[in-house]
Amino acid sequence: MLAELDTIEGEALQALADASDSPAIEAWRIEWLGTKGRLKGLMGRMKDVEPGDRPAFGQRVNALKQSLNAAFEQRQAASSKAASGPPMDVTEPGEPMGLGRRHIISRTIAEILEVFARMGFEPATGPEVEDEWHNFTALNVPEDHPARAPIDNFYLEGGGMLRSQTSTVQIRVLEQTPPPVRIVAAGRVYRPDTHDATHYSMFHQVEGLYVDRGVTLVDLKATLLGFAHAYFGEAAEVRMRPSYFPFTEPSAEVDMKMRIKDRWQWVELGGCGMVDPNVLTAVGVDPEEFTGFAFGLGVERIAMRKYGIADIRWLYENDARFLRQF
Ligand code: FA5
Repeated sequence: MLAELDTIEGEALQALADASDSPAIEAWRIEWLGTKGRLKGLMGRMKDVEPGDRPAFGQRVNALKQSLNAAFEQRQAASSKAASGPPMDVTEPGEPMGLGRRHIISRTIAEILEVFARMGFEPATGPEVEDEWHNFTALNVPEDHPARAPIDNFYLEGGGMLRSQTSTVQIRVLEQTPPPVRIVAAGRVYRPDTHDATHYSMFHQVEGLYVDRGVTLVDLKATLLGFAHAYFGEAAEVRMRPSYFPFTEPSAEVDMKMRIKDRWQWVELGGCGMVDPNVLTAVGVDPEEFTGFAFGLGVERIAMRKYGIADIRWLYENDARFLRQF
């Protein structure tokens, strides 16, 4: 009888080894270890064993039970591991997350504001949806001036417009703050210009305004030169060419000489001038007492020059391969 138990154990372990998947392993468990299983049946045969052999028989059946239970647990664990794929290798390098970064225009604006902050210019802001008073009238732009033409501006249904220049912030600030004021304002402006390599219908400007007693054209030039040196390097130069803006008198175009691919070139960046007395009067500042200068620079043009970007449209196509370079 005891020898028979050895054979039974061998048979059971072989059947378990042959069980190829979870349902087969479970079927094996029911057949051998279940409440009506073959192991239970063996216990029932105790009465057929000679009374003297019964303790030994009982012990052997218990040992068999333990052995089959252990074999079952081991087989089950191995099978569920196989089902959940290969074990994870925690030493393997992970997939890079692809961190985002600031857009080149946001970074350029932050850098420009930082340079002007060091020269004492405080940051200011104004709304992108404006009224004609702030965008034109207070800036001394006559009612019949071509700059107001509907074809050159985004007028909104029901009144108002998208601002076409950050010079609106000059008015916003002077309405609120009596001089002296020294501010710099960066933000989006909108013009229905046809898109090409240097024009976009939404772009950014940086506006500077300094109004105080005794501000002169020399201060304006020194400020622009200070910016050019800090931003483009000590060898950069500034040139002012006579021009016309309704809100400055005299007015000038600002060019900066900078190094582009080993060649020094003059690049037009924006406009500037001495604040027109009519503008100061419109916001209740006495032009006999105060004078001021203002400038407005195109941010995209600055970034394009600094980073050698040939086409403004690339800045707004959201092609990560392009943006990732900066
Ligand atoms: C102005 O907008 C004036 N407000 C600047 C100013 C401010 C003059 C304060 C005097 C005092 P202008 O229209 O020239 O000026 O635009 C200034 C700069 O914006 C241009 O030199 C150019 O760098 C940039 N710019 C103009 N139009 C576009 C466009 N469609 N796309 C990209 N940049 C543009």
